[in-house]
Amino acid sequence: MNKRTSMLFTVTAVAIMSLTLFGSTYTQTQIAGQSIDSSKMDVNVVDQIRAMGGLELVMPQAFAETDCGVLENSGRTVHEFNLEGYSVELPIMGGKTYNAMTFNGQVPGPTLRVTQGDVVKMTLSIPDWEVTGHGNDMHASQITAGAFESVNPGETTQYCYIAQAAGTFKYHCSGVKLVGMDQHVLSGMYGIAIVDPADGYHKLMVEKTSGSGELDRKFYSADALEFQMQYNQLYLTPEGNYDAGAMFMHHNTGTVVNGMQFGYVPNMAHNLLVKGDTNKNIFVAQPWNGLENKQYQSQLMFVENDQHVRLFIENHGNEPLFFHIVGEILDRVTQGNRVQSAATETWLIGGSQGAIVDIVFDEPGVYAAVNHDYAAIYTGAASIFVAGDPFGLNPVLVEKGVIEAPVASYAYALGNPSDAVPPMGMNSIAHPAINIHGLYTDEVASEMQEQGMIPLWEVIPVVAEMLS
Ligand SMILES: [Cu+2]
Repeated sequence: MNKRTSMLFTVTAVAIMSLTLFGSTYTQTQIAGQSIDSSKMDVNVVDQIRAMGGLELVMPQAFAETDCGVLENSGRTVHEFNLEGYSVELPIMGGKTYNAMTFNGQVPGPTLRVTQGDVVKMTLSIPDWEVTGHGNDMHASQITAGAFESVNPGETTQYCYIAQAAGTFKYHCSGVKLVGMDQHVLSGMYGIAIVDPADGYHKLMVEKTSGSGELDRKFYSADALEFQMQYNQLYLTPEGNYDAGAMFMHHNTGTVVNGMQFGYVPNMAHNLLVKGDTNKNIFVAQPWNGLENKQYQSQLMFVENDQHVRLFIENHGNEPLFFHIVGEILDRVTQGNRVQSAATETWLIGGSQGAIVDIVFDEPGVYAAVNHDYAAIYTGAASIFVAGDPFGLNPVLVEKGVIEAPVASYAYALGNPSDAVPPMGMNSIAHPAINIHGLYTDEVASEMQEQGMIPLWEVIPVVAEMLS
């Protein structure tokens, strides 16, 4: 039974049940041994329905059913989400490494994307060579915390739940029975689940003025070019170990977006295209500049002008996130599948809180998405979006044969960074190209290359050759 049929079935069943329950006093008393006067329906009726088990008879899964066997045969779409928890060494800004803990060898862990009402079957495995146990707490679930029990090295655990609420939700390691949870999460064991609304996203309304005192409302389709941005802090000793003392004092040593400080600023490729020289910086800080940085080389995020852009934001850290885009206004902010604001300059996202930001970049230019906490900006929370063709590169790129015709954004020539691109959902516009960028182990990066993602560090020398 597909989902729509299943839903119709449920609705019909509820209708029949309601008729049965409320249609006649005779039937009611037969079923429940008590009488309900349907003309005086109030909140107590709901309690009485529960007491009679009425609704539970027809749609038990509306409640917190978590049995994997039952849920797998429920007619709902089932998503298997397989995570492996283990520790690796990963780079930090400044050329050093730190002792990271990961889901699947990457920070953040893989993004899960489902539709409201789908079943998630979460499996967590810990390799036998791993030094510690790990757990997994998914905020998109509403099940007993006992399911998040830690898993020992060499063992696997599994739980199932229905993603009942739409939105952006954190998942994270819960440590070894909560011990060390702070260390594990702040060392990299976090990620998000995106739960798309059952009825899809809404079209976006942006209000402009005509100049004659009239409002000009422009509507954009619900389909959008999507990015994910996950904020966190690092608390590290100079040797790259987790510093619990620093964490308790809220003295972080870096602010990361998708695991990296300043991961979305220009690199030598952008220098080359704009300045004609890989070493002439177009931005003050380019800490990840250089082809030898491979998947860690910084990348910009490219969007078109007049395009609906949807950002999935999550704050995994200990500090508040004052999400702001320099030069833009957030056209819409949604949390809990309810619009919280339109046309707001900044949106406050607390620790372990998510939001969906819809935005249209009005004119060609460079825009910095920041945590408008100055300590955060200067320690890593500045991520650059480039809209349209602000550097006027189209003519030269066409002339040199890098692209065939002028493009609406540089994404068509250079692609967007893989760790900022979530899996496709029901209202996603496909990115023109995706290049490999992120706090990934070399194994993860080469798997992505095998799947057809572009290794920019191999492409740039070719582009440079064409331009010279
Ligand atoms: Cu862990």
